[in-house]
Amino acid sequence: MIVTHLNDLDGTERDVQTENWRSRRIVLAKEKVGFSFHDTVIYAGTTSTFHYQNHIEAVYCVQGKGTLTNEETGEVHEIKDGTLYLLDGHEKHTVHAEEDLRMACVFNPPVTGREVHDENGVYPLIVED
Ligand code: 9YT
Repeated sequence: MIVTHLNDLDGTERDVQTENWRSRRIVLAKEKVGFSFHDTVIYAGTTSTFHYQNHIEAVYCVQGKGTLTNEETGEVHEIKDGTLYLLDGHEKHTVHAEEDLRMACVFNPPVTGREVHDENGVYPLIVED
């Protein structure tokens, strides 16, 4: 069993920050459980486009307000406390945060912790040895 706390990850290699978001990666590929689990804050006022071509991601909002645009259909969805979106079709999407959005994110396959988005919003597929 592993027991941890978000604050224990602050400033470690599991604490990944970009201009638009901060993600603390609580469970990673190295734990060898088939998924990774992240606590992500997308900063208020930012707009980010993501395209996880190599991963499935579930995102569950626990705090904040924003919008999600499916770039393949143009559909726009409200994001608020309790909203979940599942990118089961590797959809290219854009998240706009009106307030800080706190999200619990699950990735399959798990990320290793080193991934950040490239210029197309894509994470590379990195497989643990
Ligand atoms: C919601 C989302 O995709 N945010 C980007 C960061 C990502 N969740 C991560 O790497 O933890």
